[in-house]
Formats: sequence, structure tokens, C-alpha cells
Amino acid sequence: MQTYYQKEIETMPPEKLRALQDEKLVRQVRHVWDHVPYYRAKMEAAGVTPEDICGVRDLHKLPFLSKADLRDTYPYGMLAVPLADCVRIQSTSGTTGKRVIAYYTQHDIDLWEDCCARAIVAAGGTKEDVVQVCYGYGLFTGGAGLHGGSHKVGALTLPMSSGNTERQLQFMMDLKSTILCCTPSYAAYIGEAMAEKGIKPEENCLKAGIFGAEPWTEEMRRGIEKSLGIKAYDIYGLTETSGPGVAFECEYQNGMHINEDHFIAEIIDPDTGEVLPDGQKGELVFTSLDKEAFPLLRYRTRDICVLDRTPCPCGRTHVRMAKPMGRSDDMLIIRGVNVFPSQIETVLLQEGYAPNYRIEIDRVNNSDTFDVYVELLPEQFSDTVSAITAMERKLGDALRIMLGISPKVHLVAPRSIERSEGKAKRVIDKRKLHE
Ligand code: DLL
Repeated sequence: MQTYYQKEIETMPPEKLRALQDEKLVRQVRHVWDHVPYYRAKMEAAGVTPEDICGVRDLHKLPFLSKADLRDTYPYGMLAVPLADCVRIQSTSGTTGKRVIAYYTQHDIDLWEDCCARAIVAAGGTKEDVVQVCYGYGLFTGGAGLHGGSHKVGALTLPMSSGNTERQLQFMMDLKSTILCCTPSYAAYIGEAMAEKGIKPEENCLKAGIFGAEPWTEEMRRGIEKSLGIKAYDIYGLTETSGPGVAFECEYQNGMHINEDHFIAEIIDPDTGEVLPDGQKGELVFTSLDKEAFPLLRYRTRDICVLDRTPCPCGRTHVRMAKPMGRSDDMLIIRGVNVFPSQIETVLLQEGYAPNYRIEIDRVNNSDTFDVYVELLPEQFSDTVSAITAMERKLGDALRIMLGISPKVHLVAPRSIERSEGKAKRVIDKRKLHE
């Protein structure tokens, strides 16, 4: 039997869903126009007023927003309600400079948690379940989102946060966790740790896992399902749109249903901005329909994706997105943290190095390796190992502070990093995350 968290909405006939989106969009555009001078100026520059937007068919008239806009308006420029009405912030992982800060009213938190509750119920969750949340808690949206969703479902929620695998296993076995929520790479790692301890998949009580926040392949899914003895569900989201739960998989595992009562999804050509028909591959763009505090219109996610409107046997009518197939910018996700090569370059220049470097990423035993090779300038070159080691440590610390994760730094001889005649190929990603 199919179960839904909000059946009427999740199975709403497409025409009715479209009418709901039309109505909400008109209201949301007016809200933004009235309260976000930055976006209003963008609309004025594009020659659009709220009167021009009568529904989803007019969406293409609105200007896009991107991460650059969020940086320009940092920290409060996109806020659409008085700060006093906000109850929470969350933030992107990664930079310590201008992070993306998302604001929430209580209403926004409520809707976000509903989205996560839908994902948990789609994975078979009920109030009888024990949900072990090992996404990071804190500024990252993963912990807070799934935690809130689990409460809404009425399940027993274990707010474990990430790390301390020994303790994760102990709680999982002692408290008989039934649903595991974490990044797919951590799930795979937990599977390995369990095998090392001699715990067989059938000895744990897990039945499902809800994994996202980074790319993962079908092959990885099968590996996790086998090692933990569960069914593994994908979940997608980004800080800018609240966090996890924008889209989630149902039992058919054939794409993630986008919560279309809260978000309009478009696919655009990343170079021209032209809207592409469903089924074509391009960049995913979201318009949030209900968010009060941080209501982004036409936000460019940079995730490359395809939408599928064919009916799903689960009965949900909301459009499905494929697993993201890459990015239209150069953002990397390493150990769950968003990393831009430009951040590494900034640190190198600050620390007195030339921007001749190579980033190598691989996945060994289900965990990401992250190596940064940096060329020394002739005057920095030293014969003593201790001097080089000290410099590597100092640069490693500066990178960790900027990125939030520690790369292994290798200082190499001047002119030993291959020069390129065209675009420098600075990143070698051996993980094969996209099929
Ligand atoms: O990763 C939110 C999240 C938390 C999603 C927990 C799912 C589970 P950010 O740190 O802002 O937010 O990173 C967002 O991560 O634009 C994608 O590139 C990537 N991403 C998120 N989910 C998936 C997924 C959270 N299921 C960025 N598959 C997004 C592939 C994903 N990539």
C-alpha cells in the first residue's frame, strides 16, 4: 500500500498543481517586488513588473538569480521580511568568506520540514521508526532538515550528527535504528565499518537510508544497499532553497520527485539562459513559491539535470529530476563540502605562492582523498625536508581555514606542474561520480 505524508498535495492532478503554482507565483513575485529592492531593481532593468506575471507561463520573463547575486547582497540584501520575524539561519558548507546564508521564518521551517517528512514517508518511514540522522548538524542544512522531517513523521529521532563511527554503530545496534540519513559516502563507510566489526547486514534493524548532498552513482547505491541490507533513497536540495527535501525518491527509485507545490523547476541552457523542454539536459533553476524570508526567484543551481514528467507508478504527480549529472560551474563536492578551485587559488596568492597548482581527488575505501600540488617559486625552494614540511603544514592550515576541510598539500619543484596552452586543467577528479 502506498503511503504519503501529504497525500492530497503529493498526488494532486497536474492541472490542479499548475493552478496552485500560478496562484502562488503571482503572490510570491509581488512579495519580492515589495520587499527585496535588489530583485526589484533587476526586474525593472528587465522591464518586468508584477502585473506581467500572471502565472507559470510568464516565469521566463523574470531575471535569474545566481550565487554571485547572493554574494553581492550578503548578508541581508535578499531578506524579504523584517529580521525580527526570522527564527533561524543555515549556511552553505565551504567558504569562510562570504557564505550563502539562508534565513527562515517559522513558517519557512515548517514547510521545509514537511518536505523532508515527505521524503521519509516515501522511504517507508512511520512513527514506529527510529531515524538515525548522521548528516552534520549546525550551519549545514542536512542535519536540521532530516531531523525536523523525522519529528514531523513522529519517528524517534537520533540526532547523531556526522563522525564518530564507533558510536554511530553502537546506537544503531542498541537502539535498533531503522532509517539511516547521511551522505552516501558516509553510508558506504558505515557499511564497511560494520563488516569490519563482523556485523552482518541482516543483524542490524535498518530498512532504508536517505542519502544525498553529493553526487553518487547507481553502482554506489547497489553497494550500500548490499552492505547495509537496506533500500537506499536519494534526496536532493541546496541551502538556497531551504536545504534537503526539494526533491526525493520514492520506492520506484526512478528519479526524485520535486515538491512542486513549493518549487517551480526549469531546465535552461547554461550558456544562453534559454528554457529547454522537459527531457532535455540543462541547468536546473528553482523558484520558491512559499518561502517568506528568503524567497529566491529563478535561482540558478548550476546542477546539470533532466526532468521527467512521465507518470510514476507510486501515484505522486510531481515531476521527477534525474540524479544531477554534473555542474555548469567548477564547484566540487569533497567529503560533502562544497569547494571552488578559486578558493584554493585565493589562499595560494595570500600565502605568497604562484597560482600554479593541481587538485587531485579520488575515492579510496569510500572516502574522498583530496591532494593539492603547489609549485614553489625558485626563491622558495629549499633543500631541507623540514623547511618544506613546515611550509606544507602552514599552507595546509590556511586551506583548511578557507575550505572547512583539510587537503594534503604537496609542495613541488618550480616549473614541475605541466603548463597548458589552453585552459589550465587544474582539477583531476578520479571518482567517476557520474555515470
Ligand atoms: O547539500 C543540502 C542537502 C543536505 C541535500 C542533505 C541532501 C541531503 P548544499 O551544501 O548547499 O546543500 O549543497 C547543494 O549539493 O547544488 C548539488 O550540487 C549537491 N547535491 C545535493 N544533493 C544531491 C544529490 C545540501 N542527491 C549542492 N545528488 C547541490 C547529487 C547533490 N548532488
